[in-house]
Amino acid sequence: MTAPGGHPAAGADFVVVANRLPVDRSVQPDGSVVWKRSPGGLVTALTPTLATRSGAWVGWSGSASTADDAEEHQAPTVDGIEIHAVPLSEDEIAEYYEGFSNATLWPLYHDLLVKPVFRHDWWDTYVRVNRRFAEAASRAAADGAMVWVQDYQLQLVPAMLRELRPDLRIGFFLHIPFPPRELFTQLPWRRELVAGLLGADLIGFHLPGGAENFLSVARRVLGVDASREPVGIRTDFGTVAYDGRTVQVGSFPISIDSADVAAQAAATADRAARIRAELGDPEVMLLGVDRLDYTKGIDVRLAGLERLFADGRLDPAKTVLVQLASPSRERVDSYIDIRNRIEQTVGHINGTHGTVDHPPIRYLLQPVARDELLAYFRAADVMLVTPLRDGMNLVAKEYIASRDDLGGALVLSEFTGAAAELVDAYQLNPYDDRNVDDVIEAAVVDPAEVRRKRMAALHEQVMSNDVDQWAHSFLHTLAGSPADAPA
Ligand code: GDG
Repeated sequence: MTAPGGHPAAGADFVVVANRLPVDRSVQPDGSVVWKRSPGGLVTALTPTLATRSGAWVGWSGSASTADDAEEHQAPTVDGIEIHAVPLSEDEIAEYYEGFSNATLWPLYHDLLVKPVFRHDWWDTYVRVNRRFAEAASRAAADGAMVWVQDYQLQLVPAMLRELRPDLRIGFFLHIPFPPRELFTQLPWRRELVAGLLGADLIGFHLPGGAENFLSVARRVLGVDASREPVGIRTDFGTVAYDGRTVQVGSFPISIDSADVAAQAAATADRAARIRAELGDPEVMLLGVDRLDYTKGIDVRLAGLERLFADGRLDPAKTVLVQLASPSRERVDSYIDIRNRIEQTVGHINGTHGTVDHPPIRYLLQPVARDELLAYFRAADVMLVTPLRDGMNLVAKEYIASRDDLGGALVLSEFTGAAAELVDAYQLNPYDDRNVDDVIEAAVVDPAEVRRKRMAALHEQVMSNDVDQWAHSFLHTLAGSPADAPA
């Protein structure tokens, strides 16, 4: 219950606010509602903290709400985490999620790979939905609690929440790139978004470059005093003096539950061998695993492979590329376009370079079970991760963690956040077709010792930097960030 002053009588000490809940809601044949954990990196990383500190999670269930079921969405507890579902109507999903989040912000923050759509009605819905998330967080949080807001869908929540609950310690983490000032300032609502983020005590990005872009934007857009002076325990930090407070800005590269991925993948060896047999025991098995998104560069790797076949540098009779694509944002126009382009190219390559019993590209447009995915990682000779822009890219880290046999090779775009840490990968510039071809070919034909040495260094890197450290490092910094004080 919320007291008149806005403070709950009880509540959680640690609250995560994210677009999606870590649970799926399903209605049983008898009409009862059941919530089941949906495994994901973020929830795995935060589960210990959520459990030890009386944790709550505020988010959307993933399906449209009607006025009737709003009541059922109230606070069940799943595995010790209090769940606060934020209802969204069909129209809100279209305007806040598919519209402003994924047709405005997503392309703007990913280098304008497609043209962002700027619509004032979508913005109004984004503001309204962000306020609903902030109000839900305010109801969930205990006095003085720590609240961690996640990602681009919720950039206004920090300031809205601070206004409701100045007693809270608020962190924000952006999972996608933060664009250069010249791009960000196209946004008609640039001031509001920057002010929204500056409601936090700590704003985190994957890379120092994101933090620098944000500091530059804050300086320009709000005219605030943003410095890159090192403060606190890290040297790659900046601070912004805003509204009588000091906001810390820094970089925290996310990772995966490395030990868990390694252990689970090691158990899939039999399935991995069967996968290769089912593919006709190709000499070379290449693999791509992505949400079907225009940022991921699925088209880049297909074009590279087609050139390598056409030039006789790879033999299509002895090569298979398995491309696993999970459907994503299927009602957004640019996602329909990229899907059509990819499917046309796959058909073209198989039609031109395949035989009836051996099409070189095997393409699935369906989500694959986790175990099966790890077996594919274990089976592949070369993993192709070729985004045009990507905040981090966890698939690259999962592939490496799953190769404790030190087999395989990783081809990795320089335009992923992961490239900063995974320096021993076969890195390429996805905008340079000759480089794409040369690097893919090298990853295939390099001597086994060279590939193995690179994989050993990568494996070491990923095993010793996991998602637990990421969460600890962010939350430790947030807990120690300067208290509200005149700047
Ligand atoms: C955003 C940023 C950043 C994919 N297909 C299947 C499946 N997956 C899993 C992967 C991986 C996750 O989904 C995808 O994570 P990524 O990091 O690769 O990409 P985004 O979804 O774009 O994530 C990104 C991330 O946030 C975290 O901050 O790294 O840059 O864009 O875990 O394994 N899992 C299963 N079946 C599939 O078919 N089970």
